[in-house]
Amino acid sequence: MPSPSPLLRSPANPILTAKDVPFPATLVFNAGVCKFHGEYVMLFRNDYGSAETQTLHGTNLGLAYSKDGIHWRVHPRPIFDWHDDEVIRIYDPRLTALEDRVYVCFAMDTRHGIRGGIAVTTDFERFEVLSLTVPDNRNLVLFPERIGGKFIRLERPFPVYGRLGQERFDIWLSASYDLRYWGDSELLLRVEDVPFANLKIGPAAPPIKTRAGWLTTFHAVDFDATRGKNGWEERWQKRYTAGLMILDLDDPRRIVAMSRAPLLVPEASYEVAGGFRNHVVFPGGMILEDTGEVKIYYGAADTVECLATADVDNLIEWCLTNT
Ligand code: BMA
Repeated sequence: MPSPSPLLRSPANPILTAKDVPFPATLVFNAGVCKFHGEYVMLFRNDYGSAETQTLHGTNLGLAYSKDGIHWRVHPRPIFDWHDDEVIRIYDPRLTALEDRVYVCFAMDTRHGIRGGIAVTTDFERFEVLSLTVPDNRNLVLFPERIGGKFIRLERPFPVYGRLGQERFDIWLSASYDLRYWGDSELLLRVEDVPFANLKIGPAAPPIKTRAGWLTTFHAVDFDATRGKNGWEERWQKRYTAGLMILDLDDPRRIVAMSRAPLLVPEASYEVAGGFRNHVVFPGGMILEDTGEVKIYYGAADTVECLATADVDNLIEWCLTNT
């Protein structure tokens, strides 16, 4: 039997909701978070519309700052908005502070497929887009350091045709010398290796560096055809949990350990009820504090943003012993 997850939900949960946002907002979730110049910075996804009539009109990204990682001041306007004839929306931002810049990995729905992008900013006003994948790919996360001179990212292509029309998707790793041109792509974690996924997996928050290796979360999806209405939609038969793995510090293509039990399973009221899609937890930010505390930020029920914490040594120990 695996030991219980060492992760504890914050008593302040949910830490950010639509009510905290000073512009039209309905679902506030799947945020990226990093520490930059002594403050916590969050970019969150906002799907706006009407919760009363359960309709959505679009998606934008909001910005928030915090001194303690729990209480947030939301910038008055959405930022990094991108839609045109081709681009429908960008969403699910992931932040990596690296060499005094912040890199934003994002998903982008276009009229010709779903792409993953990487942009860079230093002020959260101007964003320079460095690269966009071909479709279909998303869930890009960038490591917070170069490894062997190269930038490294995890990503989740979704080869429907090559996987016989099923959502059997895996986690891949690619490298780059300049963040524009990516290659050396390799399969990292296969969905069939994750006991708590029967559908697909993908990266979650960008990794943190620890003595045991790169500690990183991933999302895992299980499907059950008997599930019915579980949110706004007529049927929502998926459940999203979060897993944990450790990658080798010098060669992150090597998995040191992967917990065979999920790190986080939807259980709290704000994860299982009253949301757009209940039973979804989706980590997007992970911060290692000097005290050894790890903060994991996650979207809950595709509706609100939450926080859970654990001691880094307990996370490592738990991952190594349940592997
Ligand atoms: C995925 C993405 C996420 C979302 C999840 C659950 O495919 O769209 O943004 O949180 O589904 O709906």
